[in-house]
Amino acid sequence: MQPLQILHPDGTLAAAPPVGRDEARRLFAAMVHARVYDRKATAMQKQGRLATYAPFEGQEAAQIGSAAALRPDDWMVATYRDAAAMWMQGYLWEDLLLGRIGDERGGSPPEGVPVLPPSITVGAHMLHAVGLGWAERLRGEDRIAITYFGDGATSEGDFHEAMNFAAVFTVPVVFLCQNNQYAISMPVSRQTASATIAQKADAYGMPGVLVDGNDVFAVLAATAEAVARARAGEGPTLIEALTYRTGPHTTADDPGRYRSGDEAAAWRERDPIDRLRAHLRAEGAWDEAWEQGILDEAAAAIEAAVARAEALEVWHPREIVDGMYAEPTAPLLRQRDALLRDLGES
Ligand SMILES: Cc1ncc(C[n+]2csc(CCOP(=O)(O)OP(=O)(O)O)c2C)c(N)n1
Repeated sequence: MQPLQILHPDGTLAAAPPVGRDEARRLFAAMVHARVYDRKATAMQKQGRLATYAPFEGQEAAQIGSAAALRPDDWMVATYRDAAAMWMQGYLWEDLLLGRIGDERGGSPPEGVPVLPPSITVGAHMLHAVGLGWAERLRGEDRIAITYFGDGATSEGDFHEAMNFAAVFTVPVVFLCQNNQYAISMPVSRQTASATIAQKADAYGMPGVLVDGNDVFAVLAATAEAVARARAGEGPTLIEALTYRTGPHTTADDPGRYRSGDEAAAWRERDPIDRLRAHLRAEGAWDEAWEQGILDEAAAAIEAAVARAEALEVWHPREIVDGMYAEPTAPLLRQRDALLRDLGES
């Protein structure tokens, strides 16, 4: 199976792009903006301002390209590494930062934003996406759901359950696997004996699509087709986007212990932002001042988000379960009371 590719790594075209010049520029701006956030969050963790952080650098095309194929009211259920996709669909940088600070208020997107908080539990959230898509189908609505996960998540039972249920019940859901080659230190060659993850779709009875995940046009085209199928009542699709996380698994990881510098350098040649920039430049649709403007605007927007997140008064332990559910559950209330007793505050 050859991955779908529209933009070659040098920025030349293998096929006609799925979008015009203005949309291509919008995608470029979004990828650059997201990278500014990613680097800022990594720096904040090193300054002790975030707990841990899972960088997505290198995966911007997979996230921005796929999210760009959605309607604003489509559901998104993603992971700790998918901040760029979540932001594209309306989640706020400040809420993503709050989540990394450990503040439950980061788990509530703005009213009307159909994005669930990021899942730390590998794989479990795919089932939530299937449930949301199925609910929309039962209601007769044409909203679809997309779920993001890594290559490692495909070894979880939840992946099997989600894929099987979605195919049997023709659920309008897109399974977007970012195969970034590693699950922490576990290479994909030890994750699965299948030649591709995309081919696993066959076993469930849904289409499987392999795409160059560092090619924003290819990701957008493949996702748009899967979204259209789902919306038309034709059921789920599995997309495997081949990509690479340039940085560590999280800020607590040292990738130099399990992968070679040569490998990382080879993937840097395939950087998704460099690739689109090369294309835009050849089209006369890029210049340095424009990119500098995007960087400046992104830096200002993200600094403002940081300031808002850090200005919130830290929650009293009495409040820490308030952000979990509309109605706190009995076990949560028991845990809170035990904590308050330990603190001598009950
Ligand atoms: C159920 C579960 N098991 C283990 C972990 C610990 N863990 C966190 S991330 C991770 C690797 C996941 O790899 P992958 O699905 O490929 O996604 P990536 O981190 O590469 O984006 C593991 C094992 C977890 N969070 N949840």
